[in-house]
Amino acid sequence: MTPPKSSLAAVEPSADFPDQGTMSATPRIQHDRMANAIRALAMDAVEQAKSGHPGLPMGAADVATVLFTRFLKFDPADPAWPDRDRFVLSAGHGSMLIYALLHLLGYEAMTIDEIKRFRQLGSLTPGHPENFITPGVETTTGPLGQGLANAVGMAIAEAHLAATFGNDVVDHRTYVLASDGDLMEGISQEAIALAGHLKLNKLIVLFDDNGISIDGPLSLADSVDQVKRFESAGWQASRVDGHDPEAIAAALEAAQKSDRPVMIACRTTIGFGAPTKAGKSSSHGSPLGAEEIAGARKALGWSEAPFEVPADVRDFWRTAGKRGQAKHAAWSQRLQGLAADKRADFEGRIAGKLPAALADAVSSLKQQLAAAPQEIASRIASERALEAITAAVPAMVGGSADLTGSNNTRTKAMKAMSASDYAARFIHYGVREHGMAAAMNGMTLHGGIIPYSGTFLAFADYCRPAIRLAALMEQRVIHVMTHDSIGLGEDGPTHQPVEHVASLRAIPNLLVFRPCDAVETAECWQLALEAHDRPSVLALTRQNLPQLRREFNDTNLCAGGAYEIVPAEGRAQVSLFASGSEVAIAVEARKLLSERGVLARVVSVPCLDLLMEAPERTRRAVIGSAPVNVAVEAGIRQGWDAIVGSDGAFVGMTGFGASAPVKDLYKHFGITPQAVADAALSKL
Ligand SMILES: Cc1ncc(C[n+]2csc(CCOP(=O)(O)OP(=O)(O)O)c2C)c(N)n1
Repeated sequence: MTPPKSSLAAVEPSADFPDQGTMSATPRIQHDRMANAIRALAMDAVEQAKSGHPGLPMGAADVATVLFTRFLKFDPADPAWPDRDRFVLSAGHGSMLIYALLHLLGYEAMTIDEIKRFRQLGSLTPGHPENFITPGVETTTGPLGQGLANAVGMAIAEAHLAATFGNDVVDHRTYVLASDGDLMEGISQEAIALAGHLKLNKLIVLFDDNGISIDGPLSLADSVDQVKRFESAGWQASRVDGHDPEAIAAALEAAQKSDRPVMIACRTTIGFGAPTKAGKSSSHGSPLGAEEIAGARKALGWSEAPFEVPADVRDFWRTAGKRGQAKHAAWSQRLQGLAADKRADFEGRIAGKLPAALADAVSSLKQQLAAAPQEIASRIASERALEAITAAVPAMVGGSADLTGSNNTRTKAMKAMSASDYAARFIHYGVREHGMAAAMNGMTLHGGIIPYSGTFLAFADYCRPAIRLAALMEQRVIHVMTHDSIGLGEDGPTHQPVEHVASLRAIPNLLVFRPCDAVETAECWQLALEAHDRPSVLALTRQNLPQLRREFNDTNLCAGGAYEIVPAEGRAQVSLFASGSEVAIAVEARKLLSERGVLARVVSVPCLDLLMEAPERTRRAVIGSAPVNVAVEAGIRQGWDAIVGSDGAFVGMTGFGASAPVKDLYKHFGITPQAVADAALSKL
């Protein structure tokens, strides 16, 4: 590793920085000093925090400098400008790279004090980038592979919105910096295959090809030829020297003209400049130490004190930060030039607003259901709700991971998205649940789209890391997960969720809905859409359910998470709580108890999370004060104690299901009206 020759002499900002897209070389000395500013800030911040990852920012500094000073379209004065290029640091451990860039480019919030407070409580510089903390950070990364898959969703969103609103207002690229770790994760295969299939040519991945991960050289665990791998997925792929600014620029220039997504493998040296640790895993994830930093400063020709950036270098960066201003102003003009209704539509979409037509659609659907009750599976009820709701909410883009006919997520009007039709609103994600869930996060982060998906509930585990991040990032994504219990029958225990509902309820800020009939399904869809800052899962049945809500009520009864669906005929001796398909069982059990002279009420619990969040008084009122509480759900007990108490009874599953017709299974596992009534009687 030979560090680039550098000069301490101040270099005047020369030809300034050209508008993005036009090629103009930055003098090498100037480039080096700019890249070294990133390296120095990364070393210093990690050293001060006594933790963090200096290796990636030091290695990728040249790539990032070329990208941000010559290609990326952005405006630090407005980090949320809808037509900015997106930059995703998929290797989130290298967070100091983006923090240094934001600081140097002039993002107001990213002061040098924030850099000094790297990894401290309440700072804008958390250990891994968090989009909800730091203006200019597009997504939350750290779990490797997620950022790359988010970027695929962002590129889908761009293509869809450009096809819908026109290139005058939507015309930007999505750039990703991905590491070896990102590309080793399985999710990366799902993401690149989908992007290649959809020919997302405005997606450009810069692979930080340093051949090092935590355990040591990559050769310990991996021998994939990434260029061939991407090419086989339909990408344009090439290799460059990641420390040669002109080679990087030439590759990025070529990428602008590609008709396919582009991967540029940039050969870099991790910890570039560090005298003994460069090129080694020892520079990956811990402070370099005072001696090593002194050696790196010498090698890089950087004599500034910690956290100091010389005026000329700061000027170069600030000038680069202003490159996007003119483009931004021109874009604003074009937006003003749109027809008033189209502009209002675009702005409403970007702001995530729901059209007033949604409430009307739900209301008229509920009226229809009251007039003609339906005994249908909740997945079918969901399809009917979607017919009305997706017509009212054009931002909704649906999909399924190859289970479209089972999940019922595609409405009659929806066309399949393809490389020749990005305006279409249904995505065949293929058998790629994890990639689907992460791409959906990218779509909602991009803005303008409310994504919803489809798969079997048992495969929620395949999506879980992305769902968890959606919850952390406070993003509205909606997962339709059907076949939600042993009620799916013959496919057996591999496909029968048992612990899934409880384990999803364990994720903070995620709403898990399990509606009991067609009316609740419509109401839960409305609540999921109205939950602007959180993801939802709709757990839906394969099997038919009676319609328990027969009278029209315009109020969304599911909004509180639970409500009394059948009252007791007097002072209740028993409260029966149930969700989804088991509410009908509880209603039958109530009749059996009544025959025995025991008065019971039934509480439907379509969303336990909302009930738990309700003010204590409301919650107490719904839970009631009957001497005996029984909960019934065709899943595990976990979570229900909060409602029925540890003394309450629970009727549900204690182990895996079995392969058999649904009726036999409910009987076999003792989830029947009689079992519920007996559980209540045994406690009286
Ligand atoms: C899903 C996931 N697994 C494990 C980790 C822990 N981890 C952080 S970085 C890393 C690998 C480092 O190698 P690379 O991605 O090449 O980054 P570099 O060493 O080049 O900085 C690992 C295993 C993680 N962040 N996410």
